[in-house]
Amino acid sequence: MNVEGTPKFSVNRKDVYRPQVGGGWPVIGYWAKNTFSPQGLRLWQKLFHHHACKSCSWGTTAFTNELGQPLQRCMKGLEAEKGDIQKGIDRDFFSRHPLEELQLLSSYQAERLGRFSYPVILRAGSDRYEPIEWRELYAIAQKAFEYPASQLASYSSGRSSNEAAFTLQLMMRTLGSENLADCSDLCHVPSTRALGRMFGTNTSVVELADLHKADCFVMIGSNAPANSPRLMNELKDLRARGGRILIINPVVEIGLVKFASPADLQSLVFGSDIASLYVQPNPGSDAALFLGIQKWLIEHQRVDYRYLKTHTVGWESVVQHARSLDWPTINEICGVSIDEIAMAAQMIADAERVIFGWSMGLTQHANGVDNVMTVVNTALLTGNVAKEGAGCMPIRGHSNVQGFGSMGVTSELKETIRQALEKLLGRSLSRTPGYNTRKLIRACDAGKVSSLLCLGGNLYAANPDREQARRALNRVETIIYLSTKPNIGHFHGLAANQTIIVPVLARDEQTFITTVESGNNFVRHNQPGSTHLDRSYVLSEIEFLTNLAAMVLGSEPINWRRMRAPEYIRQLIAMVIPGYGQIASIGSTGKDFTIEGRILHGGVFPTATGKATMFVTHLPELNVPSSDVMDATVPDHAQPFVLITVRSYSQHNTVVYKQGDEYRAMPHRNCLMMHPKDAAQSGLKEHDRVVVQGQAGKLSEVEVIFGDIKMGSILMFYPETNAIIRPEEDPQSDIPAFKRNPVLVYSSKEFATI
Ligand SMILES: Nc1nc2c(c(=O)[nH]1)N[C@H]1C(S)=C(S)[C@@H](COP(=O)(O)OP(=O)(O)OC[C@H]3O[C@@H](n4cnc5c(=O)[nH]c(N)nc54)[C@H](O)[C@@H]3O)O[C@H]1N2
Ligand SMILES: Nc1nc2c(c(=O)[nH]1)N[C@H]1C(S)=C(S)[C@@H](COP(=O)(O)OP(=O)(O)OC[C@H]3O[C@@H](n4cnc5c(=O)[nH]c(N)nc54)[C@H](O)[C@@H]3O)O[C@H]1N2
Ligand code: SF4
Ligand SMILES: [Mo]
Repeated sequence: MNVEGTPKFSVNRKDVYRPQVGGGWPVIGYWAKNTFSPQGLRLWQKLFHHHACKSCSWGTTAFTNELGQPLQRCMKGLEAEKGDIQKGIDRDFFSRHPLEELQLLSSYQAERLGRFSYPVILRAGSDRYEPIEWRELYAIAQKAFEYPASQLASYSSGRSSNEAAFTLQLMMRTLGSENLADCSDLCHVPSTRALGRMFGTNTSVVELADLHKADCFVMIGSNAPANSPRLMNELKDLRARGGRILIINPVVEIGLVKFASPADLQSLVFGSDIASLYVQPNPGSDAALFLGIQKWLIEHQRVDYRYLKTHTVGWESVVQHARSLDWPTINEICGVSIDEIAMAAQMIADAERVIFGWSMGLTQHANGVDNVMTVVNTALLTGNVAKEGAGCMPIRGHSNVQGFGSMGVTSELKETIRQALEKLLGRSLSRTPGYNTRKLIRACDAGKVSSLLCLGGNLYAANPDREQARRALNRVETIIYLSTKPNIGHFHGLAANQTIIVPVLARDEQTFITTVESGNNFVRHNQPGSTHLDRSYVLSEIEFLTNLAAMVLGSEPINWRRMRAPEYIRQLIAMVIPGYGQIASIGSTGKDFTIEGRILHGGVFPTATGKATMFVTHLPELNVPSSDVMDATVPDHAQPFVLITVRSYSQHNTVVYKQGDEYRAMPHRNCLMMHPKDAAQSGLKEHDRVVVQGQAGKLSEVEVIFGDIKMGSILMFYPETNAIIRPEEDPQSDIPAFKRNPVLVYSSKEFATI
């Protein structure tokens, strides 16, 4: 399979530009180009409108952060707004373009079709979507959701509001279904599991103010310069006041070495140092590296035993286990020298207040939960949790993905929320976990799901093994997509009987106030706003969900018509969701707030014992890629590699804004990053074209680009790579190992360089 946008091969690009700093002038250039364009005025209006940024979960309202500091808006927020002010899709667009044609579109092209601006349906046997009247649409939806609860499911991505999320889960649970799959199942679920078990709270235990007090930050498996850019400001400041930063990443991401912050003139001109030490472990080996760090701390009497005895349980076996490991094994698994492990450990031990932050490089592994627990154990061994300026911080994804979790959009609900819901509904709810995202795909594939409602997202392209995803969705009878904009999922993730697309308003276009929760546990409100779309054809998510629920469930025990008013939903949230009491008045006071009980400063953990629970974690068994696991014949010269799949600089998950990644010097999407020495050993030169064979398929004409990546690994972009991978899954969380896929790479001779 080829990726659209691959330049013709005769171009010999010896002149690939490799930037020496992240952020910087290209960002300013992007702002200038877009905000001075014909749509500039509209963009400025959107940027100044009072709503939480639609991009990442760092959280910014207009240009201000939760501490009231100005200039806190990066270009990612601009990218997201730009997508939403696109024109509505023409009324006759789908009659002119059969699916066959739309299925050829790339993610980049699908996003550019414009906003969904009227409801459409694809009927069985038809070759194209067609407009549908609301009355018929609701009748079909009602029938679909009258199936037995075990055959109903939802999928969501954290782009919608807390109010929509709460309504979705309440509707599904009132129907009797726990099948609430969510994009976090592919993302931070290992963090949620590990923190829940260890701290009794599932989210970050630090707040923004803690970052201002820390003197060391350990960043594991995050490309924050692209994916949480304003966090880089905090890191730059931490370095500037004499603190130290330890980066752990198999790939040298240039913005983690040096970052030029557009919000600070001196930094913009000269660049700011970020990494004090940059450690490059093998992909998937972080648990080994951190066990090594623990062993060093133990052997050098740098463990805070007083803290362990007072604030933790289970530490004895953790210490004993780490002590018992042998250095050569640790070293062999993580590929980091003992000297370097010692430097990393010493940096942590020497600091007063350390924050450990992590993202997908830590979680998306076959041992994702163990990975997170090993990092958290290290934080506890050094007494760095539940005090000001220190703690553990998953760097979350979508702008409201954490809010979705808080609202109970999960296949495994917290007992406290379940009990509150049971009180509300006046009956007991099932305690059997529902389908998470991977289980949902398998259940669909097995024909066990009749009706599926997708609140945003791109279930088809976000999952690995694209053929399986397509086949699975093709077996569902009815799929209803509530979406703002088209993505390839709308053209490939099609149901057997009918696929419906309900166009919805974005968070700044609603006629009422809504809220979202940031990764720092801060709840922001979004003010009502205008839309360029016709409101008689485009709905709020809440309106659609409450209408559907009212039709299927009547008005007892929940008055769904009353729930059309988000003010009332917020009263219910305040009653049901722990720490969310203040949401009840946010509509009238406009007072954003930090969720109670989440930030740990006083040495007490919200567990039964009041202490953190530590668990022994294990060295990962990293399987080496080999041709045996490929269901394909490959030439003898094919070389095994570990494939890391990531986001490029200009994309938001499956939504691609720009083809290349200027910071990694990758000019288009069909590139791979390889270490020059690996290339030499494989007989490859930079710009050669290769085939990358995964367990579920192959990509051809992939251009080799050199980069500073751990030897034995290559890096490519998702979602394209989901066509070829079939990753292992973590038995503790079912998350796919998106960061460690076995592949074989071989040159495509017919496309040899000139
Ligand atoms: N602009 C923008 N912002 C986004 C998103 C977006 O697509 N675009 N997506 C949002 C979402 S949903 C999420 S979840 C976050 C994702 O944010 P990130 O986690 O930063 O996203 P990835 O691109 O997956 O990059 C993961 C990083 O982990 C490194 N890595 C890979 N394997 C390993 C490993 O085994 N160990 C370690 N230590 N590191 C490893 C990679 O080299 C890469 O630098 O960003 C959110 N913000
Ligand atoms: N190989 C590989 N696969 C991965 C990953 C990886 O690193 N590697 N990362 C995984 C991760 S971390 C995640 S979070 C998932 C992401 O998976 P998803 O969340 O499923 O995917 P997105 O691309 O974020 O979904 C984008 C779509 O959401 C819709 N949308 C946008 N805004 C709104 C809104 O306000 N309301 C509604 N209703 N719809 C809206 C639009 O139609 C848009 O096209 O992908 C996962 N898949
Ligand atoms: S850091 Fe995240 S929340 Fe803040 S402006 Fe950038 S994309 Fe938006
Ligand atoms: Mo994510």
